[in-house]
Amino acid sequence: MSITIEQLEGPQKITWCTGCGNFGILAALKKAIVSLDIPHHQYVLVSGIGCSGKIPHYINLNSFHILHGRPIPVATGLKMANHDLRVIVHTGDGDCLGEGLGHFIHAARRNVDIAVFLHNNGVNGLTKGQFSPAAPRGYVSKTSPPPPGSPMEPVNGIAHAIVAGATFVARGYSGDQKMLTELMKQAITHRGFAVVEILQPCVTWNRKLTWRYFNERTYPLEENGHDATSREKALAKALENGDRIPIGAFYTGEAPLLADGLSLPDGRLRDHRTDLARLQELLEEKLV
Ligand SMILES: Cc1ncc(C[n+]2csc(CCOP(=O)(O)OP(=O)(O)O)c2C)c(N)n1
Ligand code: SF4
Ligand SMILES: [Mg+2]
Repeated sequence: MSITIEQLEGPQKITWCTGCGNFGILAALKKAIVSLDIPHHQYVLVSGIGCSGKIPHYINLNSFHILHGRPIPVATGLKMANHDLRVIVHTGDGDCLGEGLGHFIHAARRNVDIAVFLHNNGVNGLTKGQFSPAAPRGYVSKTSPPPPGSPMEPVNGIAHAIVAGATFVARGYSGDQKMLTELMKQAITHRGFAVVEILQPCVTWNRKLTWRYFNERTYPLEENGHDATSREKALAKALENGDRIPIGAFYTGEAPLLADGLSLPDGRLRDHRTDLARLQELLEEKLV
């Protein structure tokens, strides 16, 4: 039975700033879930620390809100223990591309069957606007004062995901609900590691990456007849560094899952029964 919007109503009062791009991400997530025919109990959300990480408080789904930079390892464990779960990660650009970058790349390489929704606002929003690993070169903040502002190139999450081996890689925009909802649906139902980077204005701290900035620059990838089955073409698009920002599916492909290579002889970890008597014997052997 499909889920209704009312069933997804979250338990807590939303504390995001008025006008924040996170509202559009939450709305699109709800729309995606309502339109998919997946039972409520199969979803699990995992998030790190950040404004983005608060999303599990605002939607009624099984959730983990865990350490900064660490949602992907927790999501990997959940999926490996119970392959029936639909595991969705919500992570900030600081969370995913800073402290969590190693986890992101290895999960892509392993093709863990989870969906990662990367809220990219170019700042550490929750901790009051320090420049993040995704901030553009020259970006001015309290921790990157002028001159020169941020003295380095941003981490390119899309390019990293493609090179590392993610099998669905897309970019959405909080201000384009229709496309974002569709990309989220594709990511949730994709078999393999799916990433949707989501452009998201932080109206309080980021005065560069505004609604107007994104509205004027984003364009759908399909407009130019992009071939999303080619990793080479996807990477070329990801490395585009002009004034226009492509949104849509960069790459979609297939590869063996981590779970395929790590199957337990007697099925899923969830169903695995530990022989406690044997475990005790082993412990005693070691202790003697
Ligand atoms: C292990 C650890 N490192 C650092 C912090 C401090 N911290 C909390 S949130 C955050 C950054 C949040 O930025 P981002 O992930 O982009 O999320 P946003 O608030 O922008 O959505 C940092 C550095 C922490 N809580 N724990
Ligand atoms: S600080 Fe920025 S990212 Fe956080 S809720 Fe406010 S507008 Fe949104
Ligand atoms: Mg951020």
